[in-house]
Amino acid sequence: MLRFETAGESHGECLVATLTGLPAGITIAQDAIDHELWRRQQGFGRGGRMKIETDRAHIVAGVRHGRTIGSPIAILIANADWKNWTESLPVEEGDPTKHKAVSRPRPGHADLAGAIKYGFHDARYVLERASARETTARVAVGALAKQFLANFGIEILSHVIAVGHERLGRAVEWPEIVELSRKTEVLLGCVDSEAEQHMKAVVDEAYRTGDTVGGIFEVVAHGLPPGLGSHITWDSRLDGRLAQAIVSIQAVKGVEVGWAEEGAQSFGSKVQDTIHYDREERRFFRGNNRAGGLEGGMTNGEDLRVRGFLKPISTLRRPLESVDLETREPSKAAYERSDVCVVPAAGVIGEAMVAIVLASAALEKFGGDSLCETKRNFEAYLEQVRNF
Ligand code: EPS
Repeated sequence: MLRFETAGESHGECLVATLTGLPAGITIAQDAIDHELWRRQQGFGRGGRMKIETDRAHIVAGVRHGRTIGSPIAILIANADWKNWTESLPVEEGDPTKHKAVSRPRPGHADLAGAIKYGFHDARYVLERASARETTARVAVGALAKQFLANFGIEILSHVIAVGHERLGRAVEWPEIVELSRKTEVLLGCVDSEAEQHMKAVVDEAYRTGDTVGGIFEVVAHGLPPGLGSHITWDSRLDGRLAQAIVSIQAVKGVEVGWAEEGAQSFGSKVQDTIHYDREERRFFRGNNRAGGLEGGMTNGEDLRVRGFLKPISTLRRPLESVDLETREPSKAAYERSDVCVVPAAGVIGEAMVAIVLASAALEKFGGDSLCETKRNFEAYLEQVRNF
């Protein structure tokens, strides 16, 4: 079983991730992890923190001589900003007068519910952990999962479909997303430059007005065999597992597999993907992919498409109405440096979460303590599928 955990606070010394359950013998390229971390930091609308950080993964366990050894993998990612917080967030008792309290909770953030739940007098410790900074650790783990999946020809990328009310009005094919991923400058992560300019205008407006803006990203997994996941129990259904993984990303409020929203508004004859057979290649294929590559909680061999709906970031430069936790008087919410738009970055985080879920489903199906064992089982299954 693949398991991962993260620890770390936004302004603590570092983020920590552990991943347990990857087979031995997987080649791990550290620069490929750092590239994913770089991608997470990009996009028009990212805040001042991204100018401070250059995220780098420091592997301290589980990888030797460039390959996994089957042991838990541990990764540290330093917070460059920590040097500015050593006195206000010390591990030891420290000087309480240096503490940076957040006593005016931000509507939409974890601040108030977290402070009440943990009995804290202010929201500082809650926001430190609730911050999307934590996703740095998830992306590092996702980069390991991607490197594992690449051995089976499975690739995962994302693109942006909407920023605010500006939405890309056409379907996007896999080669376009691959081309997008090769860009060295990221604006808003949309494959269509005209649509991307419209999206940029929305972010410009949010900057002008002291506001924030959300949007929709789509994660696509390419090269999947049919039969990952299962129809037999609620918790083995891959669609449910992916939904949980996507909605667990900070600020994501909704998830869609394939064309869920359009499907709900259409008749069945317009929604289901017709089934066809290629005699030469001896394989089934679909007339369309409105199901997003999943039927009955299993992959069906088409590209997997899952979308995340991101609400606007809750830290507003022009703050909303709140209540001071000390005085209980009406008061404007606190403003902490933040982002204005994070949709492309959320797509990269979505890729990581999808990679982790797919790696887990692949290991459940094919097993193996070493990569060659997993590969042997995978190849035998593909042969079984060809001979079906
Ligand atoms: C983030 C780092 C954070 C925020 C953001 C995500 O850094 P800081 O709080 O120092 O500016 O920019 O966190 C939030 C959006 C949030 O609501 O907490 C990152 O690395 O992604």
